[in-house]
Amino acid sequence: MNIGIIGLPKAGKTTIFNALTGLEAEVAEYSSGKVEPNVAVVDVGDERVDRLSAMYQPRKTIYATTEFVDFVAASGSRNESGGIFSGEGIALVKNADALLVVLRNFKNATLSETWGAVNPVRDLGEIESELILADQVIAERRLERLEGDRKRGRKSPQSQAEEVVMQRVVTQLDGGGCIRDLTLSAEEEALLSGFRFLTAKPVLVVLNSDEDNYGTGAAVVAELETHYPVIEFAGNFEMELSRLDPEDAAAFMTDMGITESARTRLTGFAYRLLGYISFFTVGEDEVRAWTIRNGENAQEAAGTIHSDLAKGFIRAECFGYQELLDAGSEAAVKQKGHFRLEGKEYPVKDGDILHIRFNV
Ligand SMILES: Nc1nc2c(ncn2[C@@H]2O[C@H](COP(=O)(O)OP(=O)(O)O)[C@@H](O)[C@H]2O)c(=O)[nH]1
Ligand SMILES: [Mg+2]
Repeated sequence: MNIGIIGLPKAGKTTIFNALTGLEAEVAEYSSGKVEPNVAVVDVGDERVDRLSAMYQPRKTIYATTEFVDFVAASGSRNESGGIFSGEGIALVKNADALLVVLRNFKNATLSETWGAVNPVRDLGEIESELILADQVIAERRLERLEGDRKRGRKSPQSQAEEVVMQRVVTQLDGGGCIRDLTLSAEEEALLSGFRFLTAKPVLVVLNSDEDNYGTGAAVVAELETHYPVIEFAGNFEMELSRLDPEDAAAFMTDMGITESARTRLTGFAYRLLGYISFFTVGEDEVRAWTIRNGENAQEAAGTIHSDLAKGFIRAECFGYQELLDAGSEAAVKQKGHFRLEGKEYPVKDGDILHIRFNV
């Protein structure tokens, strides 16, 4: 899973990136003009993997991973056309599976001069407009091209279908709507997927609060939640926490009423909302978590391990994580009759432990 972090300049994107990754990318009140993105791949903390690893004592333990890309705007102010996002910045998040929108919810006199008083709802609207604008540029250009081709007699069933759906996209964007809110057939989605439209991506909102106002903005959260799922972070504080050793961090977290690290909360939140689940492979050599979309079947799950496993798929040997925990050992799972053989179409469930039998 790849998550692109976006937001207004100085909303705390890099602060949140650091809190999530434990890295120390430059955080600044003034822009240094740096344009390279901050990118990090982090392990998805999962207690189940820890327990499986304790049980199997494998040589390697591998967690699922999430990649975070910290959107870096070219400057800390608006561009010539009054926009916020630079072309480079947008290119960086085009490939993201989801956008994490960071909204400023902390007071800062300098920032307020440029961006106005703290108002996350207004900021969200502004970001949404920018995303719509970015998609409009692409969709309109494409539509003109398709229309031009048609008038010159260059058309195919495919290009006609694309023109129809692209017209719907342009109408939606012109009306201030997002592409994700259109009802599209699988075929139409396929026609659009190559454009990687920003407003087609799922959005998660991070409300980046101060230590002082953390947990006090129920009304703002409720209003933001009418648009997107929201999670609140005390960005600065949690960035500091991510640099402490876990015991010290735990003490501070208890004081603030924070139960889990920013990374654990965010990845859990993202998995649930984006419809991801984990399955596991276990053995003496390796205990490993894999990420798939909820609803994917055993053959697709096999394909995430290796394409050969999907191609030569015979059966999946399968039992549940909880069944293993309850029984105490793999042998006991078998004795209880919970060890299953599943075919290609079996919809894999969160926490399934799979061993793929295959033949290539
Ligand atoms: N008080 C407070 N300041 C913050 C918080 N998050 C970020 N800042 C400050 O806001 C400024 C911009 O943060 P940065 O993460 O670089 O923003 P970016 O431009 O969105 O990447 C820095 O001076 C941060 O220290 C927060 O939660 N509380
Ligand atoms: Mg930054």
